[in-house]
Amino acid sequence: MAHEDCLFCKIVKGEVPAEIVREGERTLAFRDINPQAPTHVLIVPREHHADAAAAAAEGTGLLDQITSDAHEVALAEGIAETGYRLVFNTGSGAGQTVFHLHAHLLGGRGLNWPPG
Ligand code: IU
Repeated sequence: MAHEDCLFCKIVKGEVPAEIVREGERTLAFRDINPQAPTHVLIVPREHHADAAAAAAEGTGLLDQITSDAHEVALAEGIAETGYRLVFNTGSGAGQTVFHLHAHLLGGRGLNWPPG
């Protein structure tokens, strides 16, 4: 079920433009408008869930789907072999600003640990 005021629901419905890199049955992947690495793609489910914990609690199987879709995008972007980072910011204290589940796929440069 789409949420009226949710930006990512609007992108899924095609009401807000995005540079889409992969369209799956259950997910959509598009480039982040404020990229933090040469490859910075967001993988989002078509259905609305506030965050990864909510989707896991509902037993949606979406986290597996997002992880495998992210790997496909990484292969297509040429960053699978070098390595990439998948991040689910969960909660505002962790930097989540859009409350529609999404994974950040980051790669194409060296990534430090711990993250900031
Ligand atoms: P966060 O984990 O909720 O902070 O991630 C939200 C991301 O959505 C963030 O990296 C933004 O740059 C990105 N984004 C976007 O790609 N398109 C938009 O129109 C808006 C935010 I607003």
